[in-house]
Amino acid sequence: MNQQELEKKFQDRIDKGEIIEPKDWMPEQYRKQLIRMMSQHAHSEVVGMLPEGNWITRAPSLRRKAVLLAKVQDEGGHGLYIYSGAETLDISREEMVGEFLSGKAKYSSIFNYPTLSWADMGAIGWLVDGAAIVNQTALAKCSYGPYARAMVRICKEENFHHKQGYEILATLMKGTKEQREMAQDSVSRFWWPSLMMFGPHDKDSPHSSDLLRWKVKLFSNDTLRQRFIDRTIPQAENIGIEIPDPALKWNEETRHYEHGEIDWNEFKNVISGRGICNKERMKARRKAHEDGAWVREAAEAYAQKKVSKAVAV
Ligand code: BYC
Repeated sequence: MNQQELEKKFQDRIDKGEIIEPKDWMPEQYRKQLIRMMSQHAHSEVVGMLPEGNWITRAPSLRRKAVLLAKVQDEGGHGLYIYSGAETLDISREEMVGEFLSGKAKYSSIFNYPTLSWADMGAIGWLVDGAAIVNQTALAKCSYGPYARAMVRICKEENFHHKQGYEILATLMKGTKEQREMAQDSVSRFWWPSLMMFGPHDKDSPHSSDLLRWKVKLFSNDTLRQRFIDRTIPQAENIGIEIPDPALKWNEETRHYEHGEIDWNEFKNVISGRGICNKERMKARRKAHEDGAWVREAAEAYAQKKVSKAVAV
C-alpha cells in the first residue's frame, strides 16, 4: 500500500469509530499531534500540583489537609498515567520532560496564577477540575486507546476533586462575611482563567481541524467551553456566588448562557511565559528535577544490576 492508501485506510478506521492502538499504522502527523497534546497534558498535571501544594501546610483542619494532600498526589498520578500513555508513541519520558524544562513544551495556562487564600483550593477544585472534567470526559472517547483509557480513571478522580472544591466554597458561603468575601474574591479571580483552559476560539485554533478529523478531539474548544459555562452557572447560583461577567445571560432560544469576551491578550501573555507565576513554576519544576537526579540514578543502577544478574543466570 502506498502512503495515500494507508492514510485513507486509517481515516476509514477513525470514521468507523475504531480505536487506534500503539502498534497500528498511523500518519506521522497524528503521532506528533498526540505527543504534543499528551505531553502538554502530563506537564499540566505535574505543574498543577504546585499552586495547591502551596496550601497543604496551611489547610484549616486535619480533614481538609488530608483531602488536599490526597488530591495533590492524585494529580501527580495523572501526570504519570499520561506520560506512560505518551511513551507508547515512541518518545521517552526523558525527552518529554526535557522539552518541558527547556520551555519548548507548554503546560496549561491556568497554573500560572497564584493561590492567595484558602478559598482558592475551593475555586480550583470547582472551576479548574470542573473545566478539566468537561474536556477529559470527551478525551476518554478519543481515537487513541492509551490516552482514552488513561482518561477514564483520571475523570473518576477529577469528579471527586470537583466535589471537594465545591464543598469548600459552599461551606465558606455559609460562613462569616469575611469567609463569603474570600470565596467570592477567589471565584472572581479564577473564572476567566478557567474559561481560557479550553484554548482559543475555534477560528483561531490551528490544531483543531486535524484533531477533530482524527477524533482526538470530539468537540471543539468553543463547544466544550460553552458546556462548562452552562453546567457551572446554576451551581454558582445555588451557593450564592456571583460570576464576574456583566454580559452573562440565559438565552431561552438557544438554551445556552451568553457570555462576555475573554481577554485573549492576557491568554497570549500567559502562554508565552509572561503570566504572574510562569517563572516561579518553571523554577520550582527545574529544582525538583535537579533534586530528584539521585533517585533516577539509583533506579537506573538498580535496573542495570537486575539485568546483569539475569544475564549471569
Ligand atoms: N494553556 O490549536 P489550539 C488539570 C496552546 S490539568 C496553554 O486550540 P489544541 C489539573 C496550544 O497548546 C488539565 N496553552 O491547541 C491539574 C497551542 O500551542 P502549541 C490540562 C494552550 O491542542 C492539577 C496553541 O495554544 N488539560 O486538569 O488543539 C490540578 C493553539 O491552541 C492552552 C489538558 O491538557 C491553554 N489553556 O487545544 C487541577 C487537556 N490552550 O502546542 C487540575 C488536553 C491552547 O502549538 N489538551 N494552548 O505551542 C487539550 O484538550 C487541548 O490541547 C487544548 C488546546 C484544548 C488545551
